[in-house]
Formats: sequence, structure tokens, C-alpha cells
Amino acid sequence: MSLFVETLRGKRGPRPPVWLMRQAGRYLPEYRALREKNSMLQMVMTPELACEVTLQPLRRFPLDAGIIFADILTPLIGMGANLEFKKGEGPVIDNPVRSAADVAKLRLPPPSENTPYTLNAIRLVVKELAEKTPLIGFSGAPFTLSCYLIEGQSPGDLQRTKAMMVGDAATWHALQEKLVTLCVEYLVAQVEAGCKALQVFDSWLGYLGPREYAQFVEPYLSRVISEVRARVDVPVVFFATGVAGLFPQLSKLDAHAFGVDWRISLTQAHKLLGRNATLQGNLDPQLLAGPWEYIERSAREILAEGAEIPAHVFNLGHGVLPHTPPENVQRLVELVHSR
Ligand code: 1CP
Repeated sequence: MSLFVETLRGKRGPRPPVWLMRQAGRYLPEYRALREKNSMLQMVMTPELACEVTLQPLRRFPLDAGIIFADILTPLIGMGANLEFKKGEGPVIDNPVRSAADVAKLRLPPPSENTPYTLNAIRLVVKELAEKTPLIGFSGAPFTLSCYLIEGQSPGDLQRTKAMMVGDAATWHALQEKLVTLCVEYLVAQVEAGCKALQVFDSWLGYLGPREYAQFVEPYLSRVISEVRARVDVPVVFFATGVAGLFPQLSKLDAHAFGVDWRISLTQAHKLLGRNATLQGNLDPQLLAGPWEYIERSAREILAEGAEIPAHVFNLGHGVLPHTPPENVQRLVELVHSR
């Protein structure tokens, strides 16, 4: 088993493994070159392109894991969402889900029909990597997927999402049921295609308070993780940002590991979780675009904190930003490896 997978399972290796969220992306000139000729969706939906883009950062840097190139929103297309990535605007869904009738219309095709392109891309990447580097599969969590489906664009202040939650709870719960099935089937299919670990992204969770989390989100999120674990034997990472106030509740999730953003220290996150779990993080991605001396000092401090918790996977607190110099990524990965 790999250092990355072992560490997620709570076993401390000779050094922490390192990978970076959005390690494939616009900060790499070879990504931009392909992106000039293809839309975001073409890249995700063409297995050879998705495979190539997944491998790009792994060719450059000695990363300890890859992550399949896809997006949390692409599985929504097969459910019936008219998803587009618009230049400068980000994702747009022009038929948002606002009513019980809209939820009833959402389809649930099996992953082999819904996202064959991502499953085929995983098979290609796994063949290329030949057991050298584990590949991470991922899904958005039901809550964050709901935010995009309901708002129809980057969620902003979640006005419509929260209005549905508290004003039309029956519709909210019906939507969550469908999204739990989507997430569980999609995650399991990615493992069957060759992924060795899974990450669940709940990027917008930090906008909720503890009571609404408990009532409208937790039952579904905890089912996604425990149902996946009952079906496939790979470690699961749960990632959200701005959720320090929710850590005591998140601790009850059956995840092996938790992503931690830069707003809280690893030490504090461990205390708030109050149980043995691997923590993944947590350099501020904005800093990675700055001077090396500062990056180095911050990374060493994070590594020192990581040495005091049950197990640590080095990562950023959120995704690599497009203006990050690839040179900084190179030096950061080398620094972690030199531990
Ligand atoms: O223009 C481009 O080239 C597209 C930029 C881009 C990329 C590289 C988008 C649009 N998605 C992706 C790939 C992606 N998205 C990966 C690939 C694997 C990797 O290397 O890490 C992953 C894991 C995601 C996950 C994702 N997409 C999340 C969860 C993580 C996070 O950042 O919080 C979210 C919220 C999205 C939605 C999304 N997709 C793309 C954009 C610009 C956005 C966010 C828009 C918003 O603010 O709502």
C-alpha cells in the first residue's frame, strides 16, 4: 500500500505525503495550452484529455497522489442540469431546481451511463500510473451540489438554498435523497474503476450554522460516507472550508481524514475534532504564489504541527490558484519530501 493511503488510514510513515488540490489546472502552461483548444467540459468529457491533464502535474512534481480531472458539477449533467462553464462567470445552470416538480424531474442514471467519460479517464490514468502513484476519486457532497443546482450559479450568499431548506423542507429532503444516491453510486464506481482513495468536497458548508447543519445536512452527508465505506474499502477524506465551528459535529462522520483550511491551525482542528483522524492541509493557497522564504517558513510550521497530530497529509487549505508559479509548487513538494 502507498504512503498516501497508509497515512489516510492513520499510519504515520517516514514523512507526510503531499498532493495539492487543483494540482491540475491553469497555473501549468501545458494545461493552458490544451485549454486554449478545448472547453472545460470537452476536457472532462474526453477521457484521453482528462487523463493527460491528470498526469501533467505528476510528470513535473514527485507528488504522492493524483486526482482525476473532472469537476464536482459534471455528474449533474446526466441528472438533467444544463451546466455550462462561462468565461469569467464560472459554472451556470440555466434550469435551476426550485420546486418539488423540478426535483421529481431529476434523473438518476447509473454511473456507467451518467459519467462514463470520467470512469474511462480513471481507467486510462490507472493504467499509466501502474501502481506507482495512487489516484484519488471525488464527488461534491449533497449540500454543495444542492447549492449549485438551486442557485444556478456560483452560490454567493445561498439565498435561495436556505429559503428552500427552511421554507420547503419536503422539497429539500427529496432533493437530498436523490443526491445521496448520486454521490454513493458515483464514488463507488470510481473505486471500481481503480481509484485508491476518495475525497468528498463540501465547499459551501462553511456558510451554514450548526443547527441547520444538524437538521438539513448531517443525516445525508453521514449516509454518503458510511454507505460508501460499507461497499468499498478505501480511505475517505472529507473536505470543507470555513467550518471550524462545525468540527465538533463533523467529527461524527465516518471519514478517515479531514481537510483543514488555513483559517485554523492543524493543532486546533485536531482538538476540535476530538478524535483520532488524519488531517490534510493547510497552507493558504494565496501564500504559495508569494515569496519562497515565507512559503518555506509556513510549510515548516505546518509540518511541525503535523508531527504532533495522529497523522498528516500535506496539502493546501484550498485549491492551487492560477497565478501560482509552478517553481513554488516544485520547491514545496521537495521540501515536504526532504523531511
Ligand atoms: O477554466 C478552467 O480551466 C476551469 C477551472 C476548473 C478546474 C481546473 C473548474 C471550473 N473545475 C476544475 C477542475 C476541478 N474542480 C477539480 C480537478 C482535480 C484537481 O486537480 O484538483 C476538482 C477536484 C474540482 C472540484 C470543484 N469544482 C469544487 C470543489 C473544490 C473547491 O474548489 O471548493 C468546486 C466548488 C467546483 C466548482 C467549480 N468548477 C470550476 C469553477 C471555477 C468552480 C467554482 C466556481 C464557484 O466559485 O462557484
